[in-house]
Amino acid sequence: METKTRSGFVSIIGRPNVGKSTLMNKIIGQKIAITSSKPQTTRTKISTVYTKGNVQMVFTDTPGLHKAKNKLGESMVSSAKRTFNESDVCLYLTEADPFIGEQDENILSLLRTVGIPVILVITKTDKVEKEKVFKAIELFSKQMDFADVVPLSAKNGKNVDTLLEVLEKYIPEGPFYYDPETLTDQPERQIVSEIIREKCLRCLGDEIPHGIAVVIDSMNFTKANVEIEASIICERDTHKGMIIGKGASKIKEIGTKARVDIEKLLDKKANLKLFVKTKENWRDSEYLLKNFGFLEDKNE
Ligand SMILES: Nc1nc2c(ncn2[C@@H]2O[C@H](COP(=O)(O)OP(=O)(O)OP(=O)(O)O)[C@@H](O)[C@H]2O)c(=O)[nH]1
Ligand SMILES: [Mg+2]
Repeated sequence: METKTRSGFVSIIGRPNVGKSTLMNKIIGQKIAITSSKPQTTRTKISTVYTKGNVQMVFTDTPGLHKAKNKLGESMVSSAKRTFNESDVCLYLTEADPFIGEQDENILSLLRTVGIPVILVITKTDKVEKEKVFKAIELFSKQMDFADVVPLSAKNGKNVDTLLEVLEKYIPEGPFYYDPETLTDQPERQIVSEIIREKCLRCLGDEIPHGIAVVIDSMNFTKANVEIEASIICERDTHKGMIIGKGASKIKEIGTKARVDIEKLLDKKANLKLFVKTKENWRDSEYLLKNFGFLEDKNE
């Protein structure tokens, strides 16, 4: 007898830094979305495909919802909000907070209107006492009717399987959207530029990374190698100096760390050449945002 396939879209929503990208990577078992301890790491929506047996779920990781301070921020927030239109179910991620802050108040008022099942996911349970998790569930459950509640840790993997089992209930019958082998719809170039940006986020002080964009100037494959030239764009010449570092030590560190991940991703030896350029106020320039690929999906 033929088994019917089921497939659907799952959006991952929450304020910055709650662990959205980490959870998505954990589910598919590969690092597609970059992560860091700094808020506003993810800038565009990123889809990955999880296929098991006759069920396929397309996860969409979104930029953390926050009060936008520039055009880049606005495009990040609207990209996250648009994701609902194409989802069958939504995962709302929050940490086991003892109170509900302004950012979550805003997200909750948006979620009350979306008209699709919303699952409350309490993240980072490895960091807190169980009692705190229960209290957070009680607090957040008073805010709206969640279809389900799952506390989990993407770090140690606890309860991630439970989340996948719970999610299956909300995935409608239908043909697969992607070949079962597919992991993501992100082009390799995009993932490579994000890997470089992640290393900038992780190697540089707090202030600089938010003003950084990474552009791949060229990427050429030979049989055994991949040759990549990329530019790190920053907003000030003083930042440029810090990114390069004393005796070019910082940029070397960023390049070495990025190369390791790029080689893992592409399964090839990589030669990576990095350049640093200054473009003042690019985060508020419609032209440059478009150029760097941030406004692409505005009319989707
Ligand atoms: N202890 C612990 N830390 C976690 C867990 N999940 C994520 N983190 C950490 O939390 C930080 C933020 O994780 P991200 O996945 O980048 O968060 P995000 O929600 O995608 O953030 P934005 O893209 O900025 O909205 C990183 O330092 C992660 O390592 C977890 O389950 N446990
Ligand atoms: Mg993220």
